[in-house]
Amino acid sequence: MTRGRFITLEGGEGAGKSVQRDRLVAALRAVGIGVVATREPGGSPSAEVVRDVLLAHGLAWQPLSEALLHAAARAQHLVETIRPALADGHWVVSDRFNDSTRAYQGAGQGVPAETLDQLDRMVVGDSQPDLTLILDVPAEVGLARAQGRGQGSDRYEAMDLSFHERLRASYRAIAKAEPERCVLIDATGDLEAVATAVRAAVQTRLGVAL
Ligand code: T5A
Repeated sequence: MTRGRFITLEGGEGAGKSVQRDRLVAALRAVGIGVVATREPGGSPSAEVVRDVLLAHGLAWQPLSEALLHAAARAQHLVETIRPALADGHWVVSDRFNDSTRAYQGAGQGVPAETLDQLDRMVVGDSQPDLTLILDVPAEVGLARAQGRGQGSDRYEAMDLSFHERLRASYRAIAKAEPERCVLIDATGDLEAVATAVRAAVQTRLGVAL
């Protein structure tokens, strides 16, 4: 059995990750590829419980505690969902993964990069994404979209603009540092324009005709 491919979608609040994940999954399925659509935090039964702990109680977690909770959820997500799906030959498309911890807990909240790198080596190890699509929009555009949608992670949406600008800068720095894994997608266009750019990146990087 050929191992499947692992794609992650990343970006700040309201960048359009969920919408684009669903469109990409539909495009892959339309050409006969078996796909597991997933998300973080969450994506497996126990990781969804950790998601609830993180997001549903209005708690102000300490940055390191939050990084550890995301790491615990990710460890479960990998064991329960991602690795078995890839081993079965399915592709996995995840709305957020480990770059979210680098951006939010690292650049956003000040957890040292070495600490997060150490956690990543322990939790993710060799199971790094084959391709990461970073949806890039100015912070105020993403926030306006997220607020327009009227649900989601209010805690981060309520942070000041400089927090969201740090997230964007962090994602752009990740894309620059790891060009073989990452593609920066201009996500300021309409849904269809961004979906086209996403499909083009997958086609070019992973050699599938979409
Ligand atoms: N988190 C997560 C961490 O701090 N550390 C971690 O390690 C991880 C994994 C998760 C929160 O957890 C944090 C980050 C998050 O704050 P969540 O509820 O899952 O929270 O929400 P998010 O992942 O943040 O989702 P967002 O709220 O940012 O939204 P998306 O998925 O980027 O955007 P989407 O697709 O829902 O679109 C938002 C709205 O914009 C419209 C959509 O229709 C929708 O209404 N839209 C567009 N409108 C115009 N043009 C476009 N191109 C559009 N694209 C989307």
